Amino acid sequence: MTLKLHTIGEEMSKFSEWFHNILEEAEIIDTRYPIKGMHVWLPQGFQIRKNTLNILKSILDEDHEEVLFPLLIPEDELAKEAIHVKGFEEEVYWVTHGGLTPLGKKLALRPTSETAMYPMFALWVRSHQDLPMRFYQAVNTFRYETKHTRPLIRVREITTFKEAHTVHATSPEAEEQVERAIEIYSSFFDQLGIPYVVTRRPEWDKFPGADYTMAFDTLLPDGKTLQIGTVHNLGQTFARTFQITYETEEGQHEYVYQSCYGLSDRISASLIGVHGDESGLSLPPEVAPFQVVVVPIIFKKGAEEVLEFCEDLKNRLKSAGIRVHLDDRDLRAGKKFYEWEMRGVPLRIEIGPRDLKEGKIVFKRRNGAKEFLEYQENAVVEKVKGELKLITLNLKAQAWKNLQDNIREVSTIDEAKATIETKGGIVSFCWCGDEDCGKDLEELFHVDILGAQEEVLDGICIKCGQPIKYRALLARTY
Ligand code: PR8
Repeated sequence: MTLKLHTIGEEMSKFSEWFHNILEEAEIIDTRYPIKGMHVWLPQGFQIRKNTLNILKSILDEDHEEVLFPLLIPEDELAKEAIHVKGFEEEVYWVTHGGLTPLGKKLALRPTSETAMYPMFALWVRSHQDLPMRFYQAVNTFRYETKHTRPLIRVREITTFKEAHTVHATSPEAEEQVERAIEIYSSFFDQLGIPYVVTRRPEWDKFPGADYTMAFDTLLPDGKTLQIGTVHNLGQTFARTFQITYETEEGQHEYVYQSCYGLSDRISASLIGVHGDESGLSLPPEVAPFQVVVVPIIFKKGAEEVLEFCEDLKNRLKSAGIRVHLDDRDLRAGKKFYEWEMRGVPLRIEIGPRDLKEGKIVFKRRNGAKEFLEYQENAVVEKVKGELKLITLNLKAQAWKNLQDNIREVSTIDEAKATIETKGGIVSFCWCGDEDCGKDLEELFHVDILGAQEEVLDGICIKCGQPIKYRALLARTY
């Protein structure tokens, strides 16, 4: 099939079909596990997941500490924060028995870990000298999603939930942390070449218990946006509930201020969806299980020499830390090319007997044309590294262009509706910020308001005609 980016209608069902097919063909996950919304990571997918997680960990490790909390949360702790719990009430899985014995206190499988962590934070935080605290964990969380589940996009077991939780002495410090978290996630998405918009979610769509929520959204090829990360300023809501206080320099006891932020399996979904094309996956070298595949082109004559050369090249690249695979299976080269392209390997190196004689090798970028290169033993590692860097830059530039080409400014409701219905993508509009106007717009043409992007003063709200507060974004969303 041909997957055209950012068109709607027929292409929408095509993307969904393409996405499901590629998960299977490229051996990312197996969706046949007999529980709805829960899947098996296969070796290829697991490598992508691991490489992605390592990038995030190396960023977070700079100023966060990694911890690991239990999966189960006692019912009374979960029930403490009324707004938060209301938000998750319908999504919680419960453990009610230990063996055959009914439990005195039901235990929840964490839907997220605020109510697991914060009673412990109340024990850990003592004085202003303990602050700030910044923790993170990468765990699985469970949400009994009632909306249509989709592999990696809306799952009931989020297998790769990366959640960070921070504690601060003052409100400005918590706000600063929110800004810092936005920088952290921006830099993470930049390394993966995933483009995004950042907005402040409307009041009715913020995280349960948060003062406000900042969110990252990317655009999938069917013109719908996917929320790929959120950063929440929790203010003192949870501190008051869980009695997290600290002693100030003056000896007074004050409630702390908190923030939390998280990412899910949607990172893998967007890597696949944003960069993929009609030939399959196209992975940034940073996360590709194999960054380079060496394919010997073998004829009867000279086969041994070619194989020897390929083996030497593989070892050379491998010892320079490049993830390289030598595909010496007894198969047609064309079949191998197809397979590695489908799996998104960024760079293929082909070597045949004639090339060898002429001292040349062939480079074929996943998204580019073939290139013949003079082979220089001492320069080949640097050449490959340079090539991988360029591949990342190109993927990123292409993905950002796709996003930017699909953000359209409108000045009336009719224009907004027509844009969403004929082109999809993201609509940028003027909004007074009023909840009634926002919800009316959402209902009028079945979209979601992603949120305010910036405060502006000139212009009128496309719904009520009153002077505006914000330039905001709306879209059809996952
Ligand atoms: C928090 N607490 O929990 P959040 N399938 C895949 N991804 C999902 C799903 C799902 N069913 N539900 C949510 N996400 C805070 C922050 C600790 C960390 C994604 O925040 O509820 C969301 O898109 O906003 C979001 O990017 C991330 O998980 C965090 O979830």
